[in-house]
Amino acid sequence: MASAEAHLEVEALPHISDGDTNEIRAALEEGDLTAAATKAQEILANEEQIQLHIAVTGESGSGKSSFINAMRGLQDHEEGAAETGVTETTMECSPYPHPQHSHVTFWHLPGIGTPDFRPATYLKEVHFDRYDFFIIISSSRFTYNAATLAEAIQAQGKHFYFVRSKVDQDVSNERRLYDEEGVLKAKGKKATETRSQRYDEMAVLASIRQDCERKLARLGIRSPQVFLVCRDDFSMKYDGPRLLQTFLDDLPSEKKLSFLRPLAITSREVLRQKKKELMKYVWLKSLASCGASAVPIPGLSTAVNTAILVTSLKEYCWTFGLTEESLQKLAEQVNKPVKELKAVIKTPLEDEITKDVVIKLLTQSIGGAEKNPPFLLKSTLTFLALIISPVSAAISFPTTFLLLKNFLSDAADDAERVLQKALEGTTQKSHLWN
Ligand SMILES: Nc1nc2c(ncn2[C@@H]2O[C@H](COP(=O)(O)OP(=O)(O)O)[C@@H](O)[C@H]2O)c(=O)[nH]1
Ligand SMILES: [Mg+2]
Repeated sequence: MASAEAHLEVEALPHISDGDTNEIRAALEEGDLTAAATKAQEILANEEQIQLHIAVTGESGSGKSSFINAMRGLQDHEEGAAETGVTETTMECSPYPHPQHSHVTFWHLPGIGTPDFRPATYLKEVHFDRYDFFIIISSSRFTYNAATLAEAIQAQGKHFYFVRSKVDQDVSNERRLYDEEGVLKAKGKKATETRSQRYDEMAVLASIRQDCERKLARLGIRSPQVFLVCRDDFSMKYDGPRLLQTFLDDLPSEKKLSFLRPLAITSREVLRQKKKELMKYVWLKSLASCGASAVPIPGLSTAVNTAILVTSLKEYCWTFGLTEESLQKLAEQVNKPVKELKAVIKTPLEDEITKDVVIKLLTQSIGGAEKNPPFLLKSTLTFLALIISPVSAAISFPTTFLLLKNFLSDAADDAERVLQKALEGTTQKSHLWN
């Protein structure tokens, strides 16, 4: 069993400016919990406003609109989806905010296929400064225009990613050359360096990847990296999961949570990252809930702002897909009754979280908080250590801290069980859980 101290530890802290840190510290040193909590609320509100703008470029017909729809979890025919299969005629940039999380916007940039294409002019016209990073899509080999654009983006200090779309077509074209047993069909046709006698999908993918990377290297890109994707099951198949992970690794720490929030949980890694980022904010939320508008809870030796806690628990459920709507959608995707998925969930769903649920959870946490008084909140993080002594006067902080931390962990465990259940008996399982 974990030690008492471990229960109250946080793994890391969110990105907070020195100014904000000093303000909270000063307020706590003066014993002004209200001022510290107000500042915590302000930091949290600002975090929710962080915008992420992702530019998607490439030649006309390369799959930009389809990629944007896939990233937004929409089918091409669904309302609000980017129109696919249309010829681009203008230099317009079209914004596509995420349907449930409008702070993340994907931008469909104009095509880069024209002969008079000039990277510097193009980047100026599409408002280069607006974007956090660029995705350059091609459905075949990357062209000179794509390579020069990438160089111009890099020269101006931003990340770009080469994405090779429509890989499903390549795979099915190649598969057609083999019989049902996976043996090369054509009589007398010999296996070559890129085509083996027995069908091997990994080898097919590696060959496409290498071909694209070689071509880009010849066009002057140093150590190019190409991600193979297909619009269907984008985040689960081919290089989709690796691409999402790479975006995440490259994003500055203050933007990671904004990117992660709307991301569908398609792997244990996404789940782990969501939990990790949310965990960083637990202490700020606890502090915020003990502030000015905290009211005593009848029958409990604590005063908290239950509205903040209700919102936080709902946010955890929503981020982990523990809502009626998400579960319904997942059930349809994997063709299983939603009841089966719900059966493995132990925490309340987003729609069920009310003030009463929070009070019940507070009652459970209070025992733990009393056994683990705040001075036990040992952390190597000096900043957190600083807030302990003034807050130790109140039981509220450790109580809400425990409540949020435990609920977050439980919701993450539920999400893992749901995903496991959803994938039970499907072929995607081995791919996802490696
Ligand atoms: N099979 C397959 N077709 C795709 C994929 N991505 C796009 N397409 C098709 O390619 C065509 C052009 O795609 P679109 O997204 O409109 O490209 P855009 O002009 O770059 O925005 C459309 O008919 C899409 O349905 C994919 O991953 N697989
Ligand atoms: Mg388009």
